[in-house]
Amino acid sequence: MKLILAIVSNDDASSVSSALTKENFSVTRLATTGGFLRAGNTTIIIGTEDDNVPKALDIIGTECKKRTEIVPSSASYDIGRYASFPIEVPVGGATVFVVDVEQFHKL
Ligand code: 2BA
Repeated sequence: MKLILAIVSNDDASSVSSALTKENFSVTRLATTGGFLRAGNTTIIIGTEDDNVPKALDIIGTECKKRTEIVPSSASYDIGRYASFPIEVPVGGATVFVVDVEQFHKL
């Protein structure tokens, strides 16, 4: 048995956990915080048989595809005056650890 720990953006957390649940994976979601950006993200825990790991990774990869989004930004161009312009920022992606499970109990 394996434990998959997938750190995903909060924006992708619902769709990835729904897609995993639909395929009969048991999923736990934890609200977590990245150490570098100190921004909220979501860690999804999945306990599953070894054979199912590729399928889970496939679903996570599909739902958390790296992409860019246009967000509004502003920059000062004169004293006291600001211009607002859209910028492209990278979003999505997943950081995934797959670890061996020594024992699994439901007590
Ligand atoms: P990613 O590498 O895609 O990592 C996204 C989030 O995944 C991280 O959030 C962290 O919560 C988790 N994570 C990634 N690698 C991990 C690991 N080896 N162990 C445990 N958790 C891990 P943040 O820490 O807020 O990082 C956000 C993004 O900032 C990272 O995206 C990376 O592009 C960049 N970054 C992180 N640490 C960096 C550093 N020391 N120097 C430069 N850039 C860094």
